[in-house]
Amino acid sequence: MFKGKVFLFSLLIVLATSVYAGEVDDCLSSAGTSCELLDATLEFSICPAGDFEFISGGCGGNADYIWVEVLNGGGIGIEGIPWTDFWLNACDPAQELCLCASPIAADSLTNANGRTTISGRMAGGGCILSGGMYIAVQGKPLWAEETPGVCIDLICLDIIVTSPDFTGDCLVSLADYNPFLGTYNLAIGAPLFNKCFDFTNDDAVSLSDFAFLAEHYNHTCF
Ligand SMILES: [Ca+2]
Ligand SMILES: [Ca+2]
Repeated sequence: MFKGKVFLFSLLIVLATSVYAGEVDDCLSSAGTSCELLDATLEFSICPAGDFEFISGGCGGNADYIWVEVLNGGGIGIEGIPWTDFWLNACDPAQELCLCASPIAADSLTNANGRTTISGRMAGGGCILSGGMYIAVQGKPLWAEETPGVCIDLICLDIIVTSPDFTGDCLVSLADYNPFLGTYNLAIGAPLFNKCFDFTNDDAVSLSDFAFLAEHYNHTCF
């Protein structure tokens, strides 16, 4: 009888511990980009087919990344969170992206400290030039802790995203090509210049940007 009680008590501790260890705390967890160290903005282009550029070249280097540190309510890192449990979208709901089923994948499972990086491609459409992007882990957007125990602001990462799917319906079509023509051959400073179509990040919309759009024409994730 005594042994049975000890076993039951141990089992309860194991169950309680495993649930606690796996629960993402959206306030204690945090995220950022490697570009912040250079005081630069992370810029990359996405396509619904997930075949546009890698995040890794996003601020001039070739090893740029988004980092995430996932902690539980006790401030302990959660290890082993799957590659596909991360989500990235606009902080401003009016700029929400069209995202495909698995928009981004982390480079590895979270390590013993709950950390991982994201430097691959992203599948989706739309355009975000300002306002930043937040990251969600297992469906939970991460919040900044302004004062101890008080989380009131989304962590908005300084990220710019463009896509040949300008309209953000997860299809690259004529509806995206027509507004592209309106800004073609224009550079930054011109009244009708639209940075959303500058896929090459050189502050001009030119033939090289058209080539990107043409290459991804008709791409979708449906
Ligand atoms: Ca579109
Ligand atoms: Ca360009």
